[in-house]
Amino acid sequence: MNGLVKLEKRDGVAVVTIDNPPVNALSPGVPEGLEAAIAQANGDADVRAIVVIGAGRTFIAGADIKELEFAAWGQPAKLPALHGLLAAIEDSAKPVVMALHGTTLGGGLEVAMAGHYRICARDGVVGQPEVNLGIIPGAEGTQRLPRLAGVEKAIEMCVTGKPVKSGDAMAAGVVDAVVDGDLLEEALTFAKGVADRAPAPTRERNEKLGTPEGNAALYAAGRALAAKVRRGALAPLKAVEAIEAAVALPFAEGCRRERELFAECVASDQARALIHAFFAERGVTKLPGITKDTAARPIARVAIIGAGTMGGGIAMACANAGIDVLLRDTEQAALNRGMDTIRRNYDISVARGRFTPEGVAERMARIHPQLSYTGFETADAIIEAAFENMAIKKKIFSEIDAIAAPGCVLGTNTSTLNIDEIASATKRPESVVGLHFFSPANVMRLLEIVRGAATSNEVLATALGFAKKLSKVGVVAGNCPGFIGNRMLFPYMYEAQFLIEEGAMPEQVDKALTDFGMAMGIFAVDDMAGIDVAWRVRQELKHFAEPGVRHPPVQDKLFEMGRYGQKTGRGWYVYGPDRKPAVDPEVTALIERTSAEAGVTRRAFTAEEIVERTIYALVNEGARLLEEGCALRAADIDVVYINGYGFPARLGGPMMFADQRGLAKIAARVAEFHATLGERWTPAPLLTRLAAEGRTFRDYDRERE
Ligand code: T1G
Repeated sequence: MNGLVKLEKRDGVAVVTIDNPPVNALSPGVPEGLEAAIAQANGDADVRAIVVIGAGRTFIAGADIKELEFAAWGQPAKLPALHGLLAAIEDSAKPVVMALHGTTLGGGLEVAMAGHYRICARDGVVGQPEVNLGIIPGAEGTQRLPRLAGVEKAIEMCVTGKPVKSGDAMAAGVVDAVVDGDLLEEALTFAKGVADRAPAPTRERNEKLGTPEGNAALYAAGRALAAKVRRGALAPLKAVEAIEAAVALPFAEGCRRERELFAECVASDQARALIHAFFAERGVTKLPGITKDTAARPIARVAIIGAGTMGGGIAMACANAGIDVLLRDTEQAALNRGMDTIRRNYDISVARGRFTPEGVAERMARIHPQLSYTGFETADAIIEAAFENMAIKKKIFSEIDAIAAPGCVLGTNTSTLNIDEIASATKRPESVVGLHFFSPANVMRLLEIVRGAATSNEVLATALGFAKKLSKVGVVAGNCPGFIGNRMLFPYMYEAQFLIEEGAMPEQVDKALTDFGMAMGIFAVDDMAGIDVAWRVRQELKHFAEPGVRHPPVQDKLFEMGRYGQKTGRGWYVYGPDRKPAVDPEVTALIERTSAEAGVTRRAFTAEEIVERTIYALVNEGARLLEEGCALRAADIDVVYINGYGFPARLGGPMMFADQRGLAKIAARVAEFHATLGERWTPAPLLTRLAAEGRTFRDYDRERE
């Protein structure tokens, strides 16, 4: 047909193979090739049935997101006009069998649903993940899926975007058979078995649709589900609306309605932000000096120092990925506590059905608790997860330097400390790298990889490969205090504290932030992370040591009162047995007293002002560290904030949010804050410059690619 789609005949069956690596996306040429192949097979008297199959690792994984990105930014895009293709498949006089494997997603599933039959390899998944990109299925998926799977299942799949496994897809009616053997052979057998039957178009299968009145509760439940799993997102609601149209309207009109809703979504800020987030996440591994040929070390065994919360979580993350773990602590009691916690966490996973008891037994067997460094010489990586204290970390690094095998990666799970100083305790600073895991380390997707002055490319490549093996997204940061994430968090967090001195209350600030879309408010985060931990970091980093720097005193007072947050049941909030934060009048009084002592007349703040003061602080610091080179790209900062700090993906991360709100608007406000609030609001030169030139952080990234 063309280079992307080929046609061959096997025993009276036309085999149409899509070959567009890596994921057979519907890039320009693929739909055309498919349509031509279907036409040719129909015109060939020797052909009795047609099989469509994907070469390589998957059937079609959807439309080409690069083209969607163009469309989202209003640039000329070659988005496939799939409607003609789908009609050609569905109207084929000869039965079309879709042979699915890998990830049949988005436009891939939509093409498959236009076929007359679908068979799926056992380990395959199918899904409509468009909401992850801020859009809805745009190639009649919202019209055919409810016809195959029923309205309830279609809503669930389109609203959550989660792919379903082959068995579930079969139970739901999305596929007709799940097969174990060679997929092509199975498809040929299947095709020959149905070759003599008249093909039944999916669009005419109306029996599962129900009626608008009868489905009212399902639509309401769908909207509730959208609000729960994707708070503030537009696309899932539009997906429900499109499925309603499938029920209420004839097929062709339903498709027209879907197209309109799709067009609304593609042109939205949310689609731009989410498509940006998709490529940003895949772009983080692209680093100067690192190529496919950079010798990354496979990680099969990891030794961890410290069996506390972080060490234990890292051990679980490794064990989950099939990595052997030596877990060392200096005291038996601490080791026992660490292992008990790991066991308890796994028990919860079994109770929730996430793992089987056998799966947990396998994982536990991979974790070897010990008091000594025995066996550390066999580790591919050693990760120190001790107290956040420079002296302790340096001592540990000098010890492991003496034991570790040549080429072993020496990682430190510091969240703020200077990697070069830690590396100076060894004779091999090139092997030292920061591996900043986020708590709980077995759950959180982000791994900040900190490059020291001497860290070698091989070690960085190994760390990136390690992150992938752990199913995490590894983002490389420079060795500045707090790296990317925490460095930006400090001004954001302190600004929230200044706000409460000036008249807001923690619960009001947190509400403004969660309404904005943050997963948690900053005061709730502080209570979770530990007010004692924050206090220790302040001492290490000497945040307020310079004369004239404004210092927020309430947090210190909470520390002195032993209110360490969730762990002591009291912090900024008070926590009952349900662990939900509640306002504590004692804190309210403390805040009011602090304002009075400072001679501050408290005033009211709007939610918008709170967002500006906090989120713009994040953006301003982000611009600063970007220009310093602590982050390689604005997009990397966005990936850090979405995956590690609960920033809403639908806003694309702080830098994309800033772009979309308008850098000129933000720069003007930052300048105002600078004039009224002082030096800490000094505008980042990059922000000022980009705003003045009418450019964006996205432009900045592009120009430096
Ligand atoms: N378009 C373009 N490039 C894609 C792509 C796609 N659909 N999917 C993946 N890639 C690239 C990706 O950027 C990366 O490139 C490489 O493939 C490997 O991906 C009409 C409008 C398929 C499960 O949302 O979920 O259809 O970085 O590193 O972990 O209604 O990619 O190597 O240069 O992620 O094995 C719907 C998105 C589109 C699927 C594979 N489809 N992709 O995961 O590898 S909208 C999706 C994924 C649509 C219709 C609508 C995953 C994957 P590079 P990877 P992976």
